[in-house]
Amino acid sequence: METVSDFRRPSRRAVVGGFTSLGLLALTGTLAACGRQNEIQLAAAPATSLPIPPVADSRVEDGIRVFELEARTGTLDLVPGFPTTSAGFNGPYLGPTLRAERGEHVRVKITNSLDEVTSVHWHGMHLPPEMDGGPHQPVAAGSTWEPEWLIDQPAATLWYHPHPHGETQRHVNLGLAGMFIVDDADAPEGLPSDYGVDDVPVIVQDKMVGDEGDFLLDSSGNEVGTLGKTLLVNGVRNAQLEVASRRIRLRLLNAAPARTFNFTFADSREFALIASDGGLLTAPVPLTSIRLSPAERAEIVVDIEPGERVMLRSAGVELGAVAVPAAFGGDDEFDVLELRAAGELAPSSSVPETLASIERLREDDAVGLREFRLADRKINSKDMDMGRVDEIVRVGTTEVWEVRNTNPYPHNFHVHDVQFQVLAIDGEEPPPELGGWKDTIYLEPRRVYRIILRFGDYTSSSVPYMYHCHLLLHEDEGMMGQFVVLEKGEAAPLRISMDHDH
Ligand SMILES: [Cu+2]
Repeated sequence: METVSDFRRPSRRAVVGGFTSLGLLALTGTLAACGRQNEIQLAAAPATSLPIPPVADSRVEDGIRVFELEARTGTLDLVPGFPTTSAGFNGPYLGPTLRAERGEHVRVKITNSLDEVTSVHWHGMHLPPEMDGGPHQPVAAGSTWEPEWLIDQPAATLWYHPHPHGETQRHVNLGLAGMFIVDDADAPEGLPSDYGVDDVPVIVQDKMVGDEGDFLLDSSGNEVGTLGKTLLVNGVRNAQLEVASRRIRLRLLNAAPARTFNFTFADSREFALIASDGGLLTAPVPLTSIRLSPAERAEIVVDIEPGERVMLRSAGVELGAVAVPAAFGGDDEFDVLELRAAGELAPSSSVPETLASIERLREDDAVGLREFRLADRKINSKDMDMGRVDEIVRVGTTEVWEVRNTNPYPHNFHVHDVQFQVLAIDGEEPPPELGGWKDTIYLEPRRVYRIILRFGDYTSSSVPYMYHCHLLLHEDEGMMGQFVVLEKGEAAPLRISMDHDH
């Protein structure tokens, strides 16, 4: 049996703890003590074929594509004899891939079979605020919610996850998350697009697994939240993927609560970045690594040689001017997904030189500048207040937002409803990997991120959209604000009524 350890940390930081009752378990190697957490280092796992989340069934009713999702609990088998309590959509962990085409109307019938309130947010989706699935659209235990909207954005790898205020980290950590792939007839020919074969969802999460099998959340006071030693890809450890063609497209999603990954191949080979959060870039960007903070996505295409094996890894990550990089996972390394090529590979088209046309939003068109300072668990010195309107935006306008992280540890910034463009970082042009549509951006400490956003289509004076840090501990602890999009001249609400919450 071939085994690969899924976690490496420089030995100076390894802590060898004593076995207690765990000695009875089939655990080997280091049992790294983690204070009160009792996180365990699992024994190396046998190589496991990467599970591919199924494409969700749908039916078309009166011109609307209808999906069904049921949030439910389940168990996983990670620690022998100790089932891990988990949750998922339509299964014990994660959820099916929703897939719809630009121009389609979709409806998702969501049944909450958990014993507590949750919600389902469509991360990266442009849609009315009532359908957004944020904290103002709770789904009570035992009830059903049926949001409906028009898919009107370019092809992209989006995702869905709960967003109940204060509980998002716990719900996502249990496994409530899935991909939502938007297709678009304008996408170019020639990209690998055989789902699960040469176009593969890769949902990456680190987990703290406790000595009784359960997923833990770090309560030790680590500023960024939960950084686990166990890596799951599409819900399994030590994942491998059989490759049968010369090129493969990986849709990378960082669905971790706190960790920023730095994806790279073991042999440092070049790959083509073809898409960021909101869709295809104008042209492929050759890279040897890509940093993704929680909730960010990247689509990459990599060339494969017949018969080879190559490991997609997460290497040590440059977090910027953080105080103690090692404390925030900067030194941690993981094996993520081993690609195992067949002896003979089917030919693949080369990656098109032009992928998409992206209209550049122009600073000259912007009507306003807003500043957002992220510090501790606040944005602009304010804790999240579900009733407060923090920002008022007028529909049809373009705005520039200046966002900065004033802490010496990681934050990121996610805006609902819109995809934005990065104008500048500290006054400099952003790197090419940040040249396309984004909905979430990592914030290195003490740098100024200047982004430009255009707010179209949807208005509501009673239901806001969110902006927040997507490190889920921070979000849950209040690092979130609310904006409403109003018609020109429409009066702003003094408070957001909670009457629509039930
Ligand atoms: Cu944060």
